[in-house]
Amino acid sequence: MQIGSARLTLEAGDITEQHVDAIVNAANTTLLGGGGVDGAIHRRGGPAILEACTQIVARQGGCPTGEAVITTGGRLPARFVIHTVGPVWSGGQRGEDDLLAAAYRNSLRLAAEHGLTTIAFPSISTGAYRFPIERAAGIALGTTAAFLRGRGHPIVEARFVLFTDYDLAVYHRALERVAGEERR
Ligand code: AR6
Repeated sequence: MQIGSARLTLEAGDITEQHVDAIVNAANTTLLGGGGVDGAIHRRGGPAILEACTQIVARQGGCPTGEAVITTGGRLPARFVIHTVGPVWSGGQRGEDDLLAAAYRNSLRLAAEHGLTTIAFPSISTGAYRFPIERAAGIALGTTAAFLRGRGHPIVEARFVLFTDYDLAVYHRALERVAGEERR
């Protein structure tokens, strides 16, 4: 979908293989690694990423939920990794929607501040953190579309890389809803 001078795209695949300026990591507040996307990114990118995260932890003591930090991409095809922390789902009454939106918005803001033009996201919080994917997809795409609509950012492509065909189908349906709202 075209939004101003940027494209919002969806594809199935592995985030660690994306040739973009930055990929986004679904990290945890310690920034020191884990399973899922986080494990895959550290494995494929090598020790330089953990070194950079350790320095950030020494400086600011981790990353609060909803915020984001940026490191080298190490040996990944992407130049940078933006580490953000999505909320753990605990029923939906604990600010999970707003925290998930903040994770996307702060990742995009950080990319823009660094002059990056292409960014790829996984589906944050919908794995180990159990955020219901239909709801998460609407927040992910709605927040990203709103950011791209704003002026004065350098981003030309925000790509969502979904790990399964099922997740891709859910995101496709959510994108149709967001596109409908864009037309109004
Ligand atoms: N590329 C794209 N998507 C992937 C990949 C990949 N290589 N691997 C998994 N996914 P999760 P969360 C999908 O659990 O829910 C970690 O331990 C996966 O199928 O990685 O935010 C962190 O350290 C799912 O749809 O992230 C945290 O402790 C989505 O990525 C915690 O998990 C997110 O799943 C964060 O949990």
